Amino acid sequence: MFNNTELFKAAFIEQLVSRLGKSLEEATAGDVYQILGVLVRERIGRHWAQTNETYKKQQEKQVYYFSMEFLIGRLLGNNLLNLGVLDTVRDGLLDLGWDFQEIEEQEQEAGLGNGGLGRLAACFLDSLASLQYAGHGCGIRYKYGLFEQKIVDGHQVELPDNWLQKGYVWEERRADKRIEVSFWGRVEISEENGRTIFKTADDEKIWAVPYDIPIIGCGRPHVNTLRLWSAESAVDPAKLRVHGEDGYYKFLDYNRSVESISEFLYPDDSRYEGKLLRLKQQYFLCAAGLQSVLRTFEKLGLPYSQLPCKVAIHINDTHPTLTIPELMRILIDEKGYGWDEAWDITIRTVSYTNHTLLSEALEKWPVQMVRELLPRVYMIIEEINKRFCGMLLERYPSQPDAVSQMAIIENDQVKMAHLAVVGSYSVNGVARLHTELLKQDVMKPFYELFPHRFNNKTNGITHRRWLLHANPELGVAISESIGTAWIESPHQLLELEPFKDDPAFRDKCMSIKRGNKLRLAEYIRQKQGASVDPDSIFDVQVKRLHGYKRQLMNILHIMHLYNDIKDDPAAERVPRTYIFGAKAAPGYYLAKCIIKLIHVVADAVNKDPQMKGKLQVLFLENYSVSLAEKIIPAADVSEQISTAGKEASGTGNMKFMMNGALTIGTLDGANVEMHQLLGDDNIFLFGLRSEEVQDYYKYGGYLARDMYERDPRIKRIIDQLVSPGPFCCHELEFGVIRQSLLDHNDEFFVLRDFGDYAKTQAAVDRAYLNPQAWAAKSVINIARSGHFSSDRTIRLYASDIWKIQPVGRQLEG
Ligand code: 26V
Repeated sequence: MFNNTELFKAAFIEQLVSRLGKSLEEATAGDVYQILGVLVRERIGRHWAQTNETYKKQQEKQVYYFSMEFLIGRLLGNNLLNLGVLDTVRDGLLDLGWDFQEIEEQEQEAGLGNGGLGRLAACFLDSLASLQYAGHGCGIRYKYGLFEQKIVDGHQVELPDNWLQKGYVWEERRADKRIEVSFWGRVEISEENGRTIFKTADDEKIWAVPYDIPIIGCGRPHVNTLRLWSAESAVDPAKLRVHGEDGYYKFLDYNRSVESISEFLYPDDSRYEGKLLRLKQQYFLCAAGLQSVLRTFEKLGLPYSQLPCKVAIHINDTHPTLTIPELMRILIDEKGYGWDEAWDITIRTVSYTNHTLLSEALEKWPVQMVRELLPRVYMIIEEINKRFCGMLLERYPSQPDAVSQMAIIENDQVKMAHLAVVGSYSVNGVARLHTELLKQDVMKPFYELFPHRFNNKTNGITHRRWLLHANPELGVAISESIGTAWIESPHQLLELEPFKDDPAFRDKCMSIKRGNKLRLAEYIRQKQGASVDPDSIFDVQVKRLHGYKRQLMNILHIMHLYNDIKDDPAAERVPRTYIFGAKAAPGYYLAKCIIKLIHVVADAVNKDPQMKGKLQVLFLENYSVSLAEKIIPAADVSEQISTAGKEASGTGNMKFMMNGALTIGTLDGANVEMHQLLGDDNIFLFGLRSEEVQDYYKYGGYLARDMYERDPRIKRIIDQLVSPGPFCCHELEFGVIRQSLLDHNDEFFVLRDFGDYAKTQAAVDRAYLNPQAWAAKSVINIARSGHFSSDRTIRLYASDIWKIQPVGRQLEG
């Protein structure tokens, strides 16, 4: 039906009539979207089943990526791209009078993640399927995704993201595969034939119902599954005899509390809070996911000692760590294994990725909460801890500190990262620097104990979404120059490098960039009425708002530029448009103040006639995957300016590089590896190195107030935060920002790095003045970005951690 435009159009019209009873003239854009979804599902249904059959027949080892977040974004365009029919569909729709972009916009995006961690999970699924690995996702089907951000008078307001409101074409509810999950209760211990039996009584049972989303690989028919769990009441209302008003309300309460488990995604990242509902969500995912994994495994008819050969469970950060004691519980209580054998199976099945070094993000659950909610699981955690501490005591008999430092349960808290390291065979960081810091600092004693478990897997991004789909013209230009092999083997983008000296290719790249900038400008005009100069440098910082990411340094620098222009209005300037996009966690007050500050500065700058043609500042509301796809291809400059040692990897940095933006950044996360690939000439580095930052934290010696007193530029902007003038804000005290910098000694070294940042930004201006040299650098960035395809990352996870191979070509046909 997609083989050529005519066939597609015929199939499309036929579905429109038979499904919706509408003629072409009556169809809305929403209808067109719906029908395309149906057509895609029909086309892949057979391949989906075939993929699963092949797995079964060949007894393939299956990887399950357990994650509380999957930031999938829209699927229509990417699915058509991966099926190789995007152009056919686009042309066919055009014949029928529809613009494909308008149709794509109909899709409510699945924003089931906060940021980097969830988006990484989504990129990994795309690579797993495209490389034909047997790898699936396992997550939660939140009724509400990450909140929608509205800006009202410069303040962030959060609205619920009711993404399922109109239904979701890509999911398949599989009620027959539902699974029982139980909470609360008490453990009854008894003896049977000399064995100790553990049973949980008076527990509360609920259903986990799976909704499956097909994950369509690129190029070949290969379809994996993302299984998202939804919580449903396990009380059958038909059988329920409700006694009186009281019983009725009790039933409603129970229902509400069950459904709340998969109701919403917690909107915090990088800050842990010990909320009961979040713990329930985590256990819900682990328990449902595991049972469903084991169900599939049991069909092979193998003993559980074979589990590690047939199943790999990967936990995305510590959020799904309860998988470890839950697997122990099933093996011991339900399958009758002894402790040692169960432990051996468990730690050979589970692997773990750490995504953060921030101590405030490390999960620690209060013992009492875990014990009450999950009594049997808690007993097992206690036993794991007891045995682990016993081993530590033997190993470090004279160092009682070592034991308390590494214990899983300490100070009435369960430390999930410790449980994850102890209960898995592989622990990886997400960029080289990050892994080194894990080994040498945050997890040092664990590294000394289990050196072979630790490894690095530098993050990646799918070039299919972030280059081919988001920047199709660039994709075509690349293929016209070096052929299409790079699409399958993105490292072959390197062949583009010689074209940096080809004036025609450079012009082509620059004109594509300009086109992307014009499109973004048009979006901005429509959304907020601002007109943007496409010939200015588009300087972009888009990511979650967080102290360590230092949006504050960026906006303070813009205030400084404003002052500078005011002081010398006649001086020549390279025009720049600063673009921000960022959501703040709803309870993160300082982050919200920074959003307000960006708006206040934007207001002052944009309305000042002296700034015209020189400086403009924009904040784009509701940063999301689909907005990222519009912004990133239009960027000239990518801001990756976190305090060194704080950003585990970053993945936005890679997306910008792949789209030809030049990075201004610190030597943090994967920027370090970008720098190594690019050399000093093709990236703008500044700021403290991570060792210098560590030394300040360890030995002191930094006084933010000195910076303020010694650097008149800094003094001026900081004073402007709290005094009448262009950046004065009556509704809100920017005093807290000033306090965080001066009274709390500038935790993230904003003022310390300010001078170097300003100097480096000036160097960016100078570089932009030579368009040919700039274009050459941009081409080099694109050419060397293939390294950051998540295909590379996934191949390494597959070979080093999961020990799996691509399923091969037997699926074809
Ligand atoms: C923590 C919490 C705390 C409790 C509430 C919900 C929640 C959600 C997420 C997190 C952990 C966030 C960790 C994270 O997103 N790390 C990012 O991972 C990216 C992918 O590896 C990486 O590129 C970023 O540098 C890193 O910040």
